[in-house]
Amino acid sequence: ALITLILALSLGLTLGQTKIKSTFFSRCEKFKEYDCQKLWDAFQQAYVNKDPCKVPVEAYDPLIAAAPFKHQCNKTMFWSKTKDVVHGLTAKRNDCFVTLEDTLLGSVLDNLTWCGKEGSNDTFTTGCPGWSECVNNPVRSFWNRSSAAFADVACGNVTAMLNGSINTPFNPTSIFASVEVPRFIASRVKNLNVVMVIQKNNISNCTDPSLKNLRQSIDTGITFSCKDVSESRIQECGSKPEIACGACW
Ligand code: C8R
Repeated sequence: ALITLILALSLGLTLGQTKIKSTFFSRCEKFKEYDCQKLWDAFQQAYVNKDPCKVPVEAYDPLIAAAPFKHQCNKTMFWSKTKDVVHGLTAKRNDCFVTLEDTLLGSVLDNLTWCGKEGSNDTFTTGCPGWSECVNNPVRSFWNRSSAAFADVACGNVTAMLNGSINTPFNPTSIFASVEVPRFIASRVKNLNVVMVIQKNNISNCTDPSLKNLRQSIDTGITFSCKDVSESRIQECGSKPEIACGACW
């Protein structure tokens, strides 16, 4: 019985590891100009053989350096609690908007969970710390690090989609508020255009007090705007390529 258990556990581990590695490679290979093996090695060194609660954001510096983000002036799209709406749009309108998930690193690691363990060179996909279990966990540190790098290259007209169906659309604890917004500097970012996604049962909009905090926290010199836009209007922009990017809402 013990042998069976050991076999089952090691098979489970091998499968989990094979699966994340193959997902990483198959997603990576869609981006032709990168060496996926080199990126996988840079990715692994961030967390392998480490306590999964002791992976700081800097652990991903070599990975970011190996796949730097390109400037996408006037197309950068940020979001907070609107992931599905945003990606529903960018999947069809990458001529207008680019999110972190449309870049190599963001797309390769989207919706994945991973961690290492002290004394092992393996990648685990189960039993990893949850988002809030400890701050320095491998997944959270990755999104913090890559979001910072993505915000660093934003320029020109920048858009952010926030959620009008929650109490605090601009939440200080979000990555958008705590990592990205503080990195917008007026010499690069000209306008921050917030699109407030309005669904049938919305409870907030551009008049929400949290938006005043956003307006006040951005660098002076960056022009701020906020527009309430229905979810259906955003979907329409996605389904009609003839709508000009600037006329989506
Ligand atoms: N960003 C952050 N988190 C991301 C992400 C991303 O691009 N992509 C994924 N899959 N995730 P939220 P937020 C996962 O609370 O905190 C960038 C992470 O596992 O709705 O404000 C992006 O550029 C994490 O648990 O939003 C965007 O502008 C949640 O999604 C902000 O940061 C975070 O989703 C969004 O971060």
